[in-house]
Amino acid sequence: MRDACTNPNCTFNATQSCVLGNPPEDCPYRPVVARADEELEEDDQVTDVQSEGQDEDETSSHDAAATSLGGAVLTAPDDDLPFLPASRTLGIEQANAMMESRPTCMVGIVGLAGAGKTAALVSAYLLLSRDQFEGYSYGDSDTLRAFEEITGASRTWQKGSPPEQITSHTTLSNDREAGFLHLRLWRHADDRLFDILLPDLPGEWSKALIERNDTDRLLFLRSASVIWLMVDGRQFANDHKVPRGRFDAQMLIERLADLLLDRRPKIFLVPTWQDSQPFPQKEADDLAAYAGSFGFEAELAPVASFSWNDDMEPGHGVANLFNRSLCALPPPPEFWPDTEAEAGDRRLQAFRRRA
Ligand SMILES: Nc1nc2c(ncn2[C@@H]2O[C@H](COP(=O)(O)OP(=O)(O)OP(=O)(O)O)[C@@H](O)[C@H]2O)c(=O)[nH]1
Ligand SMILES: [Mg+2]
Repeated sequence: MRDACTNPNCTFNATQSCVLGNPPEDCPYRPVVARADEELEEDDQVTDVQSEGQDEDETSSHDAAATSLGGAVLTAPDDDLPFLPASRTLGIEQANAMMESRPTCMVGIVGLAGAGKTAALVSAYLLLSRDQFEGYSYGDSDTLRAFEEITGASRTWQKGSPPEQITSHTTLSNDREAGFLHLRLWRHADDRLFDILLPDLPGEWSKALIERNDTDRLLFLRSASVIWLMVDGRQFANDHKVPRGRFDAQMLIERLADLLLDRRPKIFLVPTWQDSQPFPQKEADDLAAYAGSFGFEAELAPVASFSWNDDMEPGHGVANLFNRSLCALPPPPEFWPDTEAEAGDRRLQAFRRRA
């Protein structure tokens, strides 16, 4: 039996042939080694029939492995091995499967780059992780790794020197398909569990919707229970930027009306950066009226996902936004509703009246 080749130029593993043309069994660069069973026989003459049989089996398989140079070292794992879910964002198919299997609130989130879409999701996740999410507790999530990925940077900054950007610009591995974050929330008030799906989309998708009416990848919004229209609240405090901010928000409403066909989910107008300045009520009223002209019911839900203002808690308004979104869902159907018995009804249906 021979050991591995000692020639530094050996290419057998790559080419399956000896660089010097030697047959692998007789290659002089492969030192001869004593077989394990031969050594055993010399050292210890005690054998029994069964162990001999075993030794032969092992040795022959060892020989086979040694002669098939370049072969796989480990055997391939079985296909049906159990594995943990990837727990990254869910694709459209997985989101559909969840919505089909249990009542799920899908939130449609739109807004231009830097509006604060990701920041609001990070803020919600951090509030839940500290059990500071008013009225709700964390129940579960199928996308924990995705949440951890977008939350990472918000945990590392130093007090007194906040970073310019706490979250990074959202990019998707597949720019044609939305990725959804999932949360299951437990509402304390009525002890109910809610599944909620939240797409974290790049601002470019909303920009393309405004500029080119690029709707293909946003068609999933037709299944949304509510829409969050996120705007950078600072834009509406700067006179030069207000017209642009107003125009973009109006265009988004108009495009959504077109894209959603005859569906009209409630729109929450979500100005971010409330820690910097409050959103002007007049702008909110005008935008609500504009949305109303397309048949939408629009409500203002300002947030401060983070806060550089000592008078405002970070996460201000975020739990409220979730709560109002979940309240916008239709209530669960009554399990066994009382019905009025008519004179002509069958006896079984009408017995309550006659009793
Ligand atoms: N202080 C404060 N900072 C905020 C708030 N919202 C967003 N930010 C900051 O603004 C940055 C950009 O916000 P994002 O949430 O990443 O913006 P986005 O809408 O996801 O942008 P894209 O992913 O590029 O489309 C964040 O990293 C935060 O630093 C807020 O309410 N208050
Ligand atoms: Mg983002």
